Amino acid sequence: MCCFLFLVAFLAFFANAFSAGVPPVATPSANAHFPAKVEVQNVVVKDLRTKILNGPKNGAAYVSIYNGNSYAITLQKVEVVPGVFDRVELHDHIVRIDANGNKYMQMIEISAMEIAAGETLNLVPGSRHLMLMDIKPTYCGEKTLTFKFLFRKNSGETFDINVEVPVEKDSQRCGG
Ligand SMILES: [Cu+2]
Repeated sequence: MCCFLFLVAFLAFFANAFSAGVPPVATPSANAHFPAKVEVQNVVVKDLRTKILNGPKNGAAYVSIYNGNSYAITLQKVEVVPGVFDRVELHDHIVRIDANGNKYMQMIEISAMEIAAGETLNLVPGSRHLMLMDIKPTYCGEKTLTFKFLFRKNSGETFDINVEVPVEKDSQRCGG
């Protein structure tokens, strides 16, 4: 019995010795640092993602914002730091009709986005979205961007929610 235990301890020692220099198998995902959602004052901001293509001078961002309060809130403004965009605009798509009677979609800037009590505002391609105006060359030099969402309650009180996203270093725009 004593020798069996000794053998087990001996083998365990060797197993440890051999695995000591081996890096852990489970490596955290590249985006592990970025929370899937951020909740402040019963408002949940999640799935923030940017679309920065190689060529266009503007980019876009999409996100989902849930208002868990019993009152409406208004998304008034979005800012990004560091200042790699000239500004962020709130945009919507509207249907226009040209001189020949053909329908087409046009993007327009809107001043705010209201989110009713218990509702979710989904910013998605082809609908309402955030427009990242005038992408600066410094964009690719950053590791992360912080989006600052500024809200106003009907009472007039304001609050903001900050959400971090990675800069897509492997994108074509950044030479990846
Ligand atoms: Cu737009």
